[in-house]
Amino acid sequence: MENEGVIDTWLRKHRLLYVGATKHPFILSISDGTIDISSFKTWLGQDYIFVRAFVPFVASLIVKAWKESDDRSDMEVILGGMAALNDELEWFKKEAFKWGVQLSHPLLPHKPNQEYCRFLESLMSVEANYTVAITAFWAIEAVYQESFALCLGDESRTPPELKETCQRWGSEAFAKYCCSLKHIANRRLKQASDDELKKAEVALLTVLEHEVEFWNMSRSGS
Ligand code: HMH
Repeated sequence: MENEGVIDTWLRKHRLLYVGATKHPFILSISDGTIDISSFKTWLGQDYIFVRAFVPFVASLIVKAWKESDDRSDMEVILGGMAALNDELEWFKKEAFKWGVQLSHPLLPHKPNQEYCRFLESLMSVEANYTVAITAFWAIEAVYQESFALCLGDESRTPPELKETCQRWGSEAFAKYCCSLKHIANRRLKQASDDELKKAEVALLTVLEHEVEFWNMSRSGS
């Protein structure tokens, strides 16, 4: 256990919530092929809104890494994530067109999405701590990575038309990127004050709760 990072310690401590976010009924319904396509369309439109809010959050992390990080490679890892988001927004538009989902008016964020975006905004402020924000960033990416990787497993029955979506976040490349983020977060947490540690753990739990609510919203369509 000596070499275990802070994050794995927290994941063990909060196992149930983590499993709740990464093996949610919405994801299970993709992987067993029973998904209701209207749920998928709700998710698609809402996630496009979320990713648009995610871009300035990642931009704020680049600023924090540039100002505060003791390791130059942090900024490069985060910049790589930012570049992928550029691609991702285009992918959302293409995918929405394919499914006949309208991304312009009158697409509005549902309440759980609004609340999640508000949380992101709180982490974007200049006062928000880098260690806390990078921990949240890792968690946000890791939930999607683990969730969608499940839909690509040998036993999954993911509908072929949803495979590309699962590949976006479930790929080996995305897993590697999440690993780099986890590395950064663990390195910062190792040197963090008690106050920072407490805040980072709360941020991790808050992300997991928002992720569960986001899946719930997609599933119920509201
Ligand atoms: C809600 N969480 C949500 N949307 C995403 N696109 C990600 C995480 C991963 O980027």
